[in-house]
Amino acid sequence: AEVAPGAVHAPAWLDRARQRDLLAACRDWARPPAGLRTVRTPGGGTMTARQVCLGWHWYPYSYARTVVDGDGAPVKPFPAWLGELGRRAVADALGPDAVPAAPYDIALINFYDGDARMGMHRDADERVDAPVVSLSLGDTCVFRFGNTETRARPYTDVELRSGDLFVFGGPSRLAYHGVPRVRPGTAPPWLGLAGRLNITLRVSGL
Ligand code: MD5
Ligand code: FE
Repeated sequence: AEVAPGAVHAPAWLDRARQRDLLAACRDWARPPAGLRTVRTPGGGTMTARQVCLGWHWYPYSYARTVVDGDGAPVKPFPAWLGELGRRAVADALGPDAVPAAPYDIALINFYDGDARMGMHRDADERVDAPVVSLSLGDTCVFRFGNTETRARPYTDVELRSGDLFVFGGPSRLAYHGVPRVRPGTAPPWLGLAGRLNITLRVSGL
């Protein structure tokens, strides 16, 4: 379903086996060194969703190869298979012409427990406007898709469930968005995940 120009929600895009495989990979990536960490913002706040990065390490508001606010270890490599998954996602959601020429080289993996949120923001730390690919695992969340002008209304709330794909391209690439709530206990029982994971794939342009 196209939620806005260039913003496409594809429910249940990942089958059970692919959700299990992706979760197993995320658990591996979450281990130290350069594993799951709490992100601190320059203003002294902490993000409630914890994060692990592949390829490039994100910290507010830039990218680096070394975990600046973590344990000092180099960021884990971005695997080729994950980039292929990203290209397939864009082709399915937006068509083959929307697949970027540059390879996907960043994954940001956010883990949300029942109390975690993400405030309204724009993703403007990448240099190119390749579509962002978002994959959700575990608990359902309310995803708030806004506009390019302000954090405030108008926005559209969409429920993202385990296995859902969302692709943000074209004019939607720079829209404000956030996660106002997670619905604890809604993960599919066969997955074995308490909480929500979101994997985003990006092209750094670096
Ligand atoms: C999440 N993550 O559910 C979301 C999914 C982040 C983040 O927001 O920055 O890690 S990615 C949603 C996204 C990306 C790029 C553009 C837009 C949404 N958008 O235009 O709405 O943890
Ligand atoms: Fe974002």
